[in-house]
Amino acid sequence: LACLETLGVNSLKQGDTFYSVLTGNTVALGEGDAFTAHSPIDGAQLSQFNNATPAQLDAVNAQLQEAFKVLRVIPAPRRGELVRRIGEEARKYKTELAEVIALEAGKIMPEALGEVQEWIDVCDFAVGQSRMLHGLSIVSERPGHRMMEQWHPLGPVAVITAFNFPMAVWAWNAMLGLVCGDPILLKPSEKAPLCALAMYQIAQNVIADMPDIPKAAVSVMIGGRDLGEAIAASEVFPLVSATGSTAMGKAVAQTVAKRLGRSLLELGGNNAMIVSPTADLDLALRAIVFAAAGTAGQRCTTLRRLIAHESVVDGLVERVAKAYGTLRIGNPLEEGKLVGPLIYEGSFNRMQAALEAAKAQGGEVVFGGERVTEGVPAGGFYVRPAIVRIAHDAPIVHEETFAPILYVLTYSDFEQALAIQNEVPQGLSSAVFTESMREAELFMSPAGSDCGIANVNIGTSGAEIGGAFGGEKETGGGRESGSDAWRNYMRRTTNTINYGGDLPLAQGIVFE
Ligand code: UN1
Repeated sequence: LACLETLGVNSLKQGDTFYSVLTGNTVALGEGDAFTAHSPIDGAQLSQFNNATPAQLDAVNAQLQEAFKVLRVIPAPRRGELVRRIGEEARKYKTELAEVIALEAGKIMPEALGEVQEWIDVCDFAVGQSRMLHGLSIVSERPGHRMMEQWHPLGPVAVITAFNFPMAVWAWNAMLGLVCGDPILLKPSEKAPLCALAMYQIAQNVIADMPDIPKAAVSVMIGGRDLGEAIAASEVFPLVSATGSTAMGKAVAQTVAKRLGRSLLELGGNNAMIVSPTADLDLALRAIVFAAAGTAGQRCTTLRRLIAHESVVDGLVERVAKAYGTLRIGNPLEEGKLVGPLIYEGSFNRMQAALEAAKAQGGEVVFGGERVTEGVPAGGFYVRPAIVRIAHDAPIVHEETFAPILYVLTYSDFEQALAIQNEVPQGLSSAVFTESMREAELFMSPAGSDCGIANVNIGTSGAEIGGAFGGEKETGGGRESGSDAWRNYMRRTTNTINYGGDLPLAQGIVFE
């Protein structure tokens, strides 16, 4: 594959087997079971790896700890320079990087390019942040004293990612973590290991020209669940950032909590959009189609529940179904395609099971849901995005199925719509379409959406990197990427300095 050749990924192997342990200083094959990764486009084998084992983690951890000692005292703007150059390198190879995403994750090229753009954008953001890692200066209650806080590098950070945003989610964590002075160990999804190697290679190209930067600052280990568990349990990582299912996140969080480490979680979403009777329905329609069917329904932020007012619901469903009928489904590498494949057969089976459950729970599939086999590469699992009319409290509606199923729910008054929006266990993204200032403000107010993301007149997906990304409840509570998410990757010290000649105690205590 030309993109892997250009990116230098093809040299990261021995025989036909790619390395699973890469720390810049050393590369090694995994010592565990062999596995192959396949393209969702046509099921063809893309790569072959051996799982890295928990035993191999020890050697990597030693390198990460050494790297931390060096990185933490390199001035932050110099670490920003590292990230600036990584961003330049990603710009240079944007197309090739997007091709690797398309091959492994099955994204259409415009979306794959958009994902690389998120990486580039977060580099720019992090470079600026590298000169703004500042704390407060605080007045002291004691004469001749002052107080301040400093933010210091935290330590090696482990980043566990999912297949659906194999580059952007690592970049949010790694680009900020690096300017904060933390070496980053990535454990990618085993469905997208070549993306991890491509990012590693881009970063190592840059580090090769910056001899002061420890190479292990950007490291990768490719392995299975046992490796993830060993990482979560390891004291070496004061922070474990994990993106994926709620079940995975709960397991990671419990293991990390046992040693009182920190976890940064971005887990399931069950994102809803309320469409009010005042809404601009043309805008709403476009937002619904991109958010619900885009990326074949495989974003954490995918629109899964449409909560439409009873006066507009029938017309809206008709228009969404009509738009769905025009979606060009097929090989994501072909120009003009809008919906690529599901990641693998298991996702297809889960989608079919969810549709069966919906029917059993009184739902009606009004459009799509079936496998598409005409005009698409054989061996891939392509589906027509589904629209299901169903009651808001049917149990299946409260589950996240990682596939393009849009549940359409109906409401009569706005308070009820808000209650429906908030009644699921997940709390990632949400949106309202309304021209009513009162509804919009209420939706964003403390009595409104309980999600981490609450949008007005735009869809639930496609967030910009400048905002804090993440959500509440079963979504895990983490915030990544923009705003002040950098603080996750640092530790705060509070310093009290006595420049007087006396030793007054706080709270006026006399101790003599
Ligand atoms: C994810 O699906 O895990 O907001 C991340 C979005 C993208 C990121 C999604 N910027 O849809």
